Amino acid sequence: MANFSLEGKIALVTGASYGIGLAIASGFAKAGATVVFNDINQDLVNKGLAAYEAEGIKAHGYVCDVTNEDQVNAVIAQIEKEVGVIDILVNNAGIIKRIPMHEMKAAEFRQVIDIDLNGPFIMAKAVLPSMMKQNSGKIINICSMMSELGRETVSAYAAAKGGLKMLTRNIASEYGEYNIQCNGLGPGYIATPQTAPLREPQADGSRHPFDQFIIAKTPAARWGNPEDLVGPAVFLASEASNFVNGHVLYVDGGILAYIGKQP
Ligand code: NAP
Ligand code: GCO
Repeated sequence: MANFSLEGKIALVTGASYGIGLAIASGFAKAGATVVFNDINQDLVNKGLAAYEAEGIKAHGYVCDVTNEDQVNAVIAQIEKEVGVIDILVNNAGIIKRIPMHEMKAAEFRQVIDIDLNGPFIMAKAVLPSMMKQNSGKIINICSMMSELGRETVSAYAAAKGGLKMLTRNIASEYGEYNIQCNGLGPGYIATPQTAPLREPQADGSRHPFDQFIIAKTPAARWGNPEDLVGPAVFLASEASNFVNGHVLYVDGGILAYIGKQP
């Protein structure tokens, strides 16, 4: 029987004070992993520690900006000293800026690329040496529908998430011989703070047009919730997926398969 357990494993989930990262890290803890997470400031780390504690999870939290290579290398060394070698890395931290491309400043474009693509590169580079030394490791990159599709106002985010899909494939290609598997997890439209602006009810109490659009585009006729991602993430983090490499597992309720319900 395939081994879905994470007992004895140390998992680092980036940007996991709330949202998708918190759900995945909590699921890892319930599967037996020791959970480590980072976020951009101490307030968020404290918020995350409280959230994990409320679930009975003793998590380890660190302040770290995934775009700052010196900070990342220092925190990885501190984690290895205080907790142990990281067996599972989930590159979850990310931002989006919804701006029409012709109005977007280059600095805004660069910021999204920096956090959503350079950050995962820096984090993966920092954990690879120890994974190579122990001849095992799991790297899971949180991709997106925008790893496959475009839409208005998300040019930087789509470029980053498309690049993250190819970074995933390249890490899989370059480090598979060390028994390191690198896969993507591609959420559909998930109800988190990041998508809250797309779901805000209208002044007349009707659903946001984008909310209605996603319902029509999703065979399940609902938004996903962070808990929908936990089972697929545990699978990709566990030995059950040791021969799955360079794959992006979409958890989208069927959006990518569906032309959409006729209005
Ligand atoms: P979220 O609610 O905005 O949470 C993102 C987390 O990352 C926040 O805690 C954020 O901190 C943190 N973060 C941002 N920049 C960081 C940095 N430089 N260093 C460290 N942490 C940083 O997002 P989410 O909806 O949970 O999404 C999590 C991941 O899933 C993202 O990569 C997102 O692109 C992806 N995703 C989301 C959806 C969706 O529908 N929600 C779908 C597909 C993919 P702050 O609070 O300071 O921003
Ligand atoms: C948007 C949304 C999406 C989701 C997600 C879809 O503005 O279209 O924020 O980008 O966050 O990435 O998979």
